Amino acid sequence: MKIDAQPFELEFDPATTALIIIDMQRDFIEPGGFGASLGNDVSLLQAIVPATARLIEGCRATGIPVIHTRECHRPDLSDCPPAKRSRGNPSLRIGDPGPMGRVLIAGEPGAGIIPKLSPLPAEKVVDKPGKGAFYATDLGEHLAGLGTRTLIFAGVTTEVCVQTTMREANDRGFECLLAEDATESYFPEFKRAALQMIRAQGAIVGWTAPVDMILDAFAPIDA
Ligand code: C5J
Repeated sequence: MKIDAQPFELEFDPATTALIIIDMQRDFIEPGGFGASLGNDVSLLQAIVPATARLIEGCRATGIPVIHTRECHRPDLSDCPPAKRSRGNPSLRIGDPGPMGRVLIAGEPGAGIIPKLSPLPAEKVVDKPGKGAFYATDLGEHLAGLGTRTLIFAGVTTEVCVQTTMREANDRGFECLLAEDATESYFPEFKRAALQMIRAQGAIVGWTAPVDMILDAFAPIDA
């Protein structure tokens, strides 16, 4: 199959493609969560939920595996580098009691994926301590087991966990496509710049395309 992506056409085989939804967690997206407590406008991130849901449904219907990630840490913080926890001067730190339980701790309500994008029981959920989903996880082994060659990405935030994971994936030899309207940042100018960086220099990190274009590629008119 082909998709008229940017910066040029991307050819992919749905049989060797997987969708990775990055960190669509309550603490980043819902009002009253960790992201909001840092002063971010979470409505920007909420706006991508319908397009992300359509992308997930389209992939499920096409038989493309859907993988979900959550940025979170063990309750004893043994996988949270002190440098990550102490960086800056936030009113709430990772592991502190927050509006939705302990901030970014596995199993706490805020670390969960928003109900509208809930993983199906059979879908892989990767808990990751870093920004990139390959670091200190079994994602690489899981994708090798699936025989995946192309990765479609969605989720938040574009310039942090999404872009980091795309770069990790690109270095591991995957073709990476980012769904433009199923990713968002608290800073719109960072999203714009991240999309440009990904596509620059002949898709140096990967491709981008809107959700509808991706879904159309799954269901060609003459199919
Ligand atoms: C993610 C972050 N998921 N911005 N985390 O991008 O800290």
